[in-house]
Amino acid sequence: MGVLNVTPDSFSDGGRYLDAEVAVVHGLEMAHQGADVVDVGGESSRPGAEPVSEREELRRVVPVIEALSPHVRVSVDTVKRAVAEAALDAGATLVNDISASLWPVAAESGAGWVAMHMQGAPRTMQRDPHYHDVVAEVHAFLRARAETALEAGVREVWVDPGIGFGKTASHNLALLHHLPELVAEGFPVLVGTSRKSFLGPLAAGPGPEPAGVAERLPGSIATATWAMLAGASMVRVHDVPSARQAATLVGATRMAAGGSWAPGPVAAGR
Ligand code: HH2
Repeated sequence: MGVLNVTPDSFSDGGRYLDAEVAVVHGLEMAHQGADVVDVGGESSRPGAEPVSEREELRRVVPVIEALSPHVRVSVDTVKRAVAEAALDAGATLVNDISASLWPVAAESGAGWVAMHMQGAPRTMQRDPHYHDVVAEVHAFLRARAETALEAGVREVWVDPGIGFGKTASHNLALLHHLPELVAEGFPVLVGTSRKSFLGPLAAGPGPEPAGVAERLPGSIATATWAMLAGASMVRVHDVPSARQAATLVGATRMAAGGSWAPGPVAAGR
């Protein structure tokens, strides 16, 4: 899943794709580089982000989704019902929902739905995240939401532990460590670690400074690879070529167990 933030303030690519034409070119580029889904968002959810009006979010995302959806699967990254509905009308087929509350929209439309876990709301979520048992609580929350969505008639339900959403670095690492248990619940798992701040200190060089956003590619790919090996079915990334290469390698190594793997049309073409 390639990230396409049509926003002025996203934490790593804010302002780069605010112009619809530039956004569409980047979305097509990510599809060409091997993204199976392009995730279009019009409101930043970075810690401290200010909410955006419905009208402005619609203005940002709808034209981009209309242009991209004939060429690649598009998800809409939103917490607003009206934006999700307009995005599905414009051609999106997956609702990426960091609030884990929009399953009725997916049930009514036949679209897929991603339930992500978040403690609190973006503006304040990183102030003092607190859990008794982060892994048990996040997994239980996702299981309950996913089952509710299934009962409501949603046919494609994804779960996402919400790395960085009301979580300390050790919460994030615990969730990554215990990913196989979430995978074992039976819902396809999506994981987004790309360029996130918990990577900063972990990905730092020998000096005292944490790695800045632009220096977090190795950590992003390491954690995406970890997630794929743990059984995640999709990783949400800004740097598609590197993640695609990691995904191809994970798949090839798995399939080589019987000595039978050979580059297929997708691997060879990309
Ligand atoms: N992370 C971000 C946004 N949406 N959706 C899912 N399902 N999982 C994630 O981990 C996730 C997400 C935050 O990253 P980004 O979109 O790059 O930044 P911003 O929220 O500042 O636009």
